[in-house]
Amino acid sequence: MNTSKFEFPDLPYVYNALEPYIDARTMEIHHTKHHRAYYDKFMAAITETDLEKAQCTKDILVDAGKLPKAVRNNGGGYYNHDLFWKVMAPNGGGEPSGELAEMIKKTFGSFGDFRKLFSDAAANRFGSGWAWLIVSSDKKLEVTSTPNQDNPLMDVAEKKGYPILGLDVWEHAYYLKYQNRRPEYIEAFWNVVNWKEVESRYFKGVG
Ligand code: MN3
Repeated sequence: MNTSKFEFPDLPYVYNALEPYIDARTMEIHHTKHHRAYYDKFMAAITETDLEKAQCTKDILVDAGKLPKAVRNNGGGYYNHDLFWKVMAPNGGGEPSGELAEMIKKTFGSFGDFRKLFSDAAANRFGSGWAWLIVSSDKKLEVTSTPNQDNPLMDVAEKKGYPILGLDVWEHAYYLKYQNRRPEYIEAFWNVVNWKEVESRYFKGVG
């Protein structure tokens, strides 16, 4: 089997790089245990099926609603965490610039209004899931959230589009440091957002 297109990614920084906002222990367990398990189970679920021939994970996830639960859940978990590591960075935070900054202003009123909408989507997601900023098929920005390891690429998503920013609000993403205080974790997240990466995904989404 050719697995080169489905690789388990290294973190783009060391485990303690996002401290004090996200602690090293959480990052290590999240990457080596949780993300790794989604990847291994995803590979097991597609091995020796036609899905192996897909060009990329995204091409599989768009049909998630028609696929076995193991593919939807673990393929989603594999894709979502890969995105999550990349949209964070040490020395992140601040605000986006250029075209994305303009589009956020035009769509949501101001960066602050966007930030509040996204934070609320993350805080109000009941149980486990994700908050997202997406580029919709008509090239508009939207904030949405999905349960479990679903994402906006999936046919089953309420709002569909290309995810350019994602926040994991499963308890495993914050419990060691923040326990049940999800809103504090969401506030901290804004200090590590890698806007350069989000901007580059925005251009991919509209391109
Ligand atoms: Mn997670």
